[in-house]
Amino acid sequence: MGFMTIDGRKVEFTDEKNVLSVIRKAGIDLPTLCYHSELSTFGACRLCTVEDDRGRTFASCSEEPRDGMVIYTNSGRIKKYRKMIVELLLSAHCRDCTTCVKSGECKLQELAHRMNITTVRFQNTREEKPLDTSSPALIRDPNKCILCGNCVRACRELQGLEVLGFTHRGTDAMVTPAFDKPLSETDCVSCGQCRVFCPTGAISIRTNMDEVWDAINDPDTRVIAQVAPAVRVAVGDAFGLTKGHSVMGKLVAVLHRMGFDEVYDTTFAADLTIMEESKEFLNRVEKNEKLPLLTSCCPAWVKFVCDQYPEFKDNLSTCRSPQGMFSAVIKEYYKNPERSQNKKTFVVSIMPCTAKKMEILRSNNFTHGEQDTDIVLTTTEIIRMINNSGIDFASQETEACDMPFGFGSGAGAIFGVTGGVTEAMLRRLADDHNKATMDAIAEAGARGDEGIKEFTVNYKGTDLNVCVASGLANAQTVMEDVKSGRKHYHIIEIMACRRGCIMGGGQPPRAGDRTKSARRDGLYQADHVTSIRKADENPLILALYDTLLKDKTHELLHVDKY
Ligand code: HC0
Ligand code: SF4
Repeated sequence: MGFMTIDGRKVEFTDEKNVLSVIRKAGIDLPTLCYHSELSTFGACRLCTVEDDRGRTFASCSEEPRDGMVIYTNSGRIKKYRKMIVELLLSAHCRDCTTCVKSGECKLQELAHRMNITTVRFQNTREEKPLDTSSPALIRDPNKCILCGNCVRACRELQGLEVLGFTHRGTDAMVTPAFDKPLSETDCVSCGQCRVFCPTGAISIRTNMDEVWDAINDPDTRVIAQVAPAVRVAVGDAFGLTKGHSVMGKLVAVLHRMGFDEVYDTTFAADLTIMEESKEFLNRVEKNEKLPLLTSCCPAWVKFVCDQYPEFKDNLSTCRSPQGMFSAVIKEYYKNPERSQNKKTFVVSIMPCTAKKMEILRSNNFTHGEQDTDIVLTTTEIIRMINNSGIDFASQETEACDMPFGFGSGAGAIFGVTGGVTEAMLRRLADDHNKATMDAIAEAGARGDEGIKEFTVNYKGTDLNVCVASGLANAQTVMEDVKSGRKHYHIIEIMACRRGCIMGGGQPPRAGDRTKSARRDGLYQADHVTSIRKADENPLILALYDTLLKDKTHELLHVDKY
C-alpha cells in the first residue's frame, strides 16, 4: 500500500499493477488504445503518457506505482502530446467514418471527438492496401490498423495461436498473418477474439445482414431464426436495459416484427446435444475407448483440434453442435410438402460467435451434401438490424418461441457459459431432478471463471475425471498435459472464448468485468427460472425422438468424420 498525488489529490494504491490503474481508480479516464487488462502490457500507443513533478514523461501503463509519486495527467504539455498522437494516427488511417462498420464504436473516432480534432495537419504517406476478405468470419482492413498490437496479443496470449504478427519496419510496419497469407490459409479458427480487442475497424465481423433482409423480403421464403443461449444476455444493454438480464422474450417479439416467420431457441437443440453426447460418452466409458471425450459444440475448438492435435480427432464427440443439429432438424421437418407449402426454408442462426459462420460451411456438418444453416448472424449484427428496422426494443411485450421446437430446458441455457455443457451432462446422468441433486451438481466444480477446472464425479461406482477449460491457450495446456500422460481425463469440455460463449467474438465488444459477470449470472438465472432443468425431461425432445428422429439420429445429429 502507498500514496501518490494525482493532479493535486492524494490517492491510495494497494495492488494496482501500474500507475494507469491508480489513475483510473482516482476517477480519471485516461485514454488508451493498446492497454487491456486481459492482455500483456505493450506500451505502444503512448496515449496514457503522464508527467511527474520533475517534468519526466512516461507511459503510465508501463510504470509501477511508487509511494510518494506526484503525477500530472492533464498538464498543457501532456494534452498537446496526446492530441498529436491521435492526429498522427489519423493521418495514417483511412477516414471513411460514415461507411465504416465500426463507426460509433471506434476508439480512434471517439478519441478524435474527445480531443476536438476537426482537421488533420499531417499528410497520409501510407499506401492503400487491399482488404483480406478470405475468412468466412472476419474482414481484415489494413488501412484501418493503428498498430496497437491488441489482435496479435489476443491471438497469442488468449488463444495460443500466432496467426497475426508485425511485419515490415518503420512507416511500412503492418500487422498481417505470416507471409501475408490470407486468413483463410492460416491456422485461424475464426474465434473473433482479435476483433473483440481491435479498437478500430481493422478487424471486423464479416456481415450477412443484407442476405437476411433479402430472404425476409421474399414471399416464397420461410425465414426461421434460432437464438443461441448467450445472445439473450448481451442484447439488452444495447437498448438501455439492465446488463446481463435475459431479454429472450423481447427478442422473439422483435424478430417476429422484423419479418422472421418462426423463431426458435437453440437451447432446444442443446438438449438434443446432451441426449446424444451423454449416450456417446457412456458408451465410450463402457468400452474404454476414445477417451477423453472432447466436446464438439465449439467450432473454433474443433478446428483447433483438427489443425493442432490431429491425433486427437477421434476423441472429438461426433455430435454436431446444437446450431448444426437444429438446422438439420428444421430442414428435415420442412421436407414434408404439406408443411413446406412450396416455400423455401431459410435458417438463420443468431449467435454470439464468429466461428459459427465458419462451422456452417464445413461440409462434414452438411446433411446429404447440403448446407443446413443458411446464415449466421452475430449478436452485433442482430442489434444493428433491430436498429435498422427502427423497432423500439425496450418497449416490446415479451413473446414465446414458436412450436414445435420452441422450448429448451435450463440445462440448454447454461451452455453459453463455460462449464455449462458439463453441468448439463451431469444433470442428464443424474437419476432425479430434486433441488438437492441440482445443487450438488452445480457445486461439483464445473462453475466458475477460472480458465481450467478439473474435478472428479462418481457415476454408478466409477470415478470420472472431468476437465473444463475456456480460451484456446488454456485448451493447449490441457491437451499438452493429456498428450504427455501427465493428466488422465474421461471428458474435456472446451469453449474457445474465455468464460464461454458469453464472451464470443460476435458479442458487442468492450465488455468489462461487470458485463462479463452479469452475462454469466443472467444465464444461470435463465436456467433457474425454467421449469425443466434436465434435457431428458424436455417433452418436445422426447416427442422428436419418437417421430422425426426415429431412424435419423445419426444422419441429422452427428458428423461422420472430422
Ligand atoms: Fe454457444 Fe452453443 S452454447 S456454442 O457457446 O453447444 O455460439 O450461446 O449457440 O451451437 O446451444 C455459441 C452460445 C451456442 C451451439 C448452444 C453449444
Ligand atoms: Fe487469431 Fe482468433 Fe483472430 Fe483468427 S480469429 S486471428 S485465431 S484471434
